[in-house]
Amino acid sequence: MRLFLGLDSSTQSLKALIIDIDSGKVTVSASVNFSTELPKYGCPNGVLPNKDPLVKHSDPLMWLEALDLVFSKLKAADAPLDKVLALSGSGQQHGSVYLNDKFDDIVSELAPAKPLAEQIRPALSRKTSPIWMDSSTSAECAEIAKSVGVKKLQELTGSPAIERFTGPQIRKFWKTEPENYEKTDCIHLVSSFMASVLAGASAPIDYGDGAGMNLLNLKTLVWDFKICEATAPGLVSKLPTAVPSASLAGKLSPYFKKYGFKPGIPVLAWSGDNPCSLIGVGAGDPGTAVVSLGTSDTFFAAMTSSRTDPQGYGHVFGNPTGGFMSLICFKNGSLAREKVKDECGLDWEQFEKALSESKSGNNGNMMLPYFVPETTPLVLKEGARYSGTADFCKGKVPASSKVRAVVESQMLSMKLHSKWIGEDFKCIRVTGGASKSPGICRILADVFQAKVEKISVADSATLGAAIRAAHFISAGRMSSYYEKFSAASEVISPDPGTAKTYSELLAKFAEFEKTDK
Ligand code: XUL
Repeated sequence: MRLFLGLDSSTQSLKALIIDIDSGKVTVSASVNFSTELPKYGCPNGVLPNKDPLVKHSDPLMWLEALDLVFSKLKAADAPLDKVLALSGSGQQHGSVYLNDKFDDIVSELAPAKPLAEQIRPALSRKTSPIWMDSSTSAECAEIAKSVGVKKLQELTGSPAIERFTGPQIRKFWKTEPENYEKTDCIHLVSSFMASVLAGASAPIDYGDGAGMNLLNLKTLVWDFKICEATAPGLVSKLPTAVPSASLAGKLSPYFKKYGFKPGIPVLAWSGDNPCSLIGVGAGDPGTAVVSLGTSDTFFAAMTSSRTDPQGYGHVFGNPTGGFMSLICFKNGSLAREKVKDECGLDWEQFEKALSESKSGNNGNMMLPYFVPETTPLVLKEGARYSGTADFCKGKVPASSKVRAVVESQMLSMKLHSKWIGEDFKCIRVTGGASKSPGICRILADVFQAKVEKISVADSATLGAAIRAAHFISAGRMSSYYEKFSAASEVISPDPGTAKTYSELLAKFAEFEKTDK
């Protein structure tokens, strides 16, 4: 029995699980939900309320309290923390944490008797952390793009300037709070911040998550000095080193001995949740696409060739097995499905029934479900738009038609915006909360005319983090580790009878999206 721990600091919760790499089993798991278990931070669904719908920040101290809490839960459950050989983690991508020059000393001398949040508080040079849901940096994106060159920025960093990416967020901080920017000694991602606290020392940023900053030169794999200077003065000196995902962040801080861990076990660099999911679902090698249906919906795959999205919506991130992965993010994922469910007065069971009772193609009725500002395509004005019959557009249709419209439109958007990857994926692995829905998986299979495979472990990012830790200390091919966990538990084959319906609907959807102003 060889045990490894994975964590996932995501938008709405912190999750942990322990795997036994020999049996290929998850032995124990625990989680902390920010809304329900840490309401004192006033961050419902992990986001601080703000009157500007484009601004989305969170409280980094809440993530730390969640870390103490999740380990307390594991300890209370008699989890064999003393047998854990190494650990790693996954973080919501793009979010940033701003630290002053006290951070290094504080984090290296954590007192076990005091909570993490209380000890780290004085090291924050910015109280809140902008997260991936933020869309408030269009001006900064335009400034960076102008100074670096639109094409050049995309060519070097794998993405054009993107609102939620860390570089534009840092520029906004420098512009709006120059004194606090000056007081900032180090800027971490959520992933490298959490790894630093575990390791008791400032941790590096891995290529998987670092590529989501608009700052990492994917050709040289170091921070691009010119782009950093175009972002904010002196930025390079405030960034941790960029490293391959399989790098040591440090040794577990003695602080965590109180939960039963052996001090000094290796803490592997954390990565972003999408790169970790790529490993957790067993798609680290090219050929299989992954659809993650969570707060955001994402479509990603290990890349065979180097290319970027001519439309500028897709991204290139580091693949933890080496090389790169493509990724497209849709901000209106689960929240949009939930919004339609609530508007129709349904529960999730009725939502599922509505999907099974309605017909493929939905009589041409579609929607652009931009309940929050969207990133693919870039639409900052929130609100759903409808196209189809007059009754549908007026909302005078049965709930089943609206439910089908949101799901079909989400999958059509994925199909449309993943074309640039240039691969006709015949197998899609699905993960995230909504992957449990048979109706959603059926529509995904039919729209892509690809088989959809479910895997048994739902928390693929947390699992991927644990597998990365195991691979790091045991060596060998990463696939020989993830294959133990990623056997398909169910396969949904596409219905060829729906191919024509969806290829016609895709053309109409593309027009609908184009004409939306
Ligand atoms: C990816 C993205 C989201 C977050 C969610 O670019 O913004 O998928 O990683 O945690």
